[in-house]
Amino acid sequence: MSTSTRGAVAPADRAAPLDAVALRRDFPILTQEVRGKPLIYLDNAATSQKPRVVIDALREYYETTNANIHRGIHYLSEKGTAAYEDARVRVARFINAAQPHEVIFTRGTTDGINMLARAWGDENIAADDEILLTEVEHHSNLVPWQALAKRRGARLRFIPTDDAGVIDLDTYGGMLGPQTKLVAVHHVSNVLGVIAPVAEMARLAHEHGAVIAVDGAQSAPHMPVDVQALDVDFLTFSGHKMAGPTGIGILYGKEALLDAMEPAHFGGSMIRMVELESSTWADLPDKFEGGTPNIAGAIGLGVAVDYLEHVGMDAINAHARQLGSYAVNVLSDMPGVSVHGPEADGERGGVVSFTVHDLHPHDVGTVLDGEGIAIRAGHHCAQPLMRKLGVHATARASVYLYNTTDEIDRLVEGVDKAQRFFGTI
Ligand code: 7TS
Repeated sequence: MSTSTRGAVAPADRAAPLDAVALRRDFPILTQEVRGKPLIYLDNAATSQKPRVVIDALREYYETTNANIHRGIHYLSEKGTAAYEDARVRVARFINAAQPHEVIFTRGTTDGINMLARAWGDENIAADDEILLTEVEHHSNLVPWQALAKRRGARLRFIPTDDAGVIDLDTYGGMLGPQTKLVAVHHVSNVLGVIAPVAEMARLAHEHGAVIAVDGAQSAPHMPVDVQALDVDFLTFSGHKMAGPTGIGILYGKEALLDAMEPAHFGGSMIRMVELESSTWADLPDKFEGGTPNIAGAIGLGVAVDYLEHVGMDAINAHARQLGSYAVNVLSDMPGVSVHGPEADGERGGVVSFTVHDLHPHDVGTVLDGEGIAIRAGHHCAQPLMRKLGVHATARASVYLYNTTDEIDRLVEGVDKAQRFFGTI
């Protein structure tokens, strides 16, 4: 894939379609039956399934390489260190970071945002400064900023969106001012599937001297994300949502910002020199990776991004958009079903939240589970958004590269079955 085509969102029609039926065979878990029915996994926004190459890489690492890294003067340690650093290079290429050391391994999106709130926030946010967010944020991109604002006496302000989660850019532009120090925003909503205009938001933030931190938990897995083209200052995402292992994620930051930051975790591996009363810090990226990292997880994530690039991020993006739009259309056509978020073919990805009138989303989820269909029901760690939408919870189907339109049709049949079972239609 050439880096020049890796804009924020590739036009869906440019990519060759992917063959989801063939790709499914790469995912061993998908061959099983659940409750006597073939598994239909539509809970990918929570976590994705893992291809065999990733599972094999984890096993191979423990069978052939396991040792602590960056310290041992022995063969296995050097081999492990090389594989870990190679994974960093692969992730840097995947998001088009200018330098591999701008890629910090974390435990996941939540960990990355918390690191940022401590390491960048405590140094750069002062009393009466403003942090701009939206009501659409996952709790992981809200609660750490609430805690920071409380520590520093700063203010949180919320950029208005409509009920589909579409950001009003004019209002956003008007909210930016000398007091704005940070814009912390989702790239793709985990509830509404809506894609935020982060390139434009970054441009406007920078015009006012503010920093922009993007929560890429739902974008990095599904669309080409080019941190240089978007010109975002920070980007966080999770390996487990993008065919990689759990317990590994990424905090990307521009070199100058990371260099100026204090570490977030103190201990082994992140120091240059330790005296009894004080210490100095290692260079990037080690400064932010205190303690023994998730070595196997990082290597597994490196294999996962290779796998995704091999399939093609443009194709994955087009597939998610096509299936997401298909799901919006067929669910909206059902009596008593309301779909939240942008319309089909709008600025949306493959996350589709819906409510079924007179049915609790958990009841819908339970009936679907009986059909072997995995969705998520609940508030999706977005309680303020639920309040804005006027619901307690939604049902949510979210797709990945191995899902098919046939599976969406089965979802519709399952929802219909739930409505009949509870006598609401
Ligand atoms: N931000 C967004 C937009 C998310 O969707 C999630 C996880 C996170 C942050 C946190 O990621 P983590 O890997 O650190 O947990 N979202 C979901 C979800 O929608 N259902 O389960 C987890």
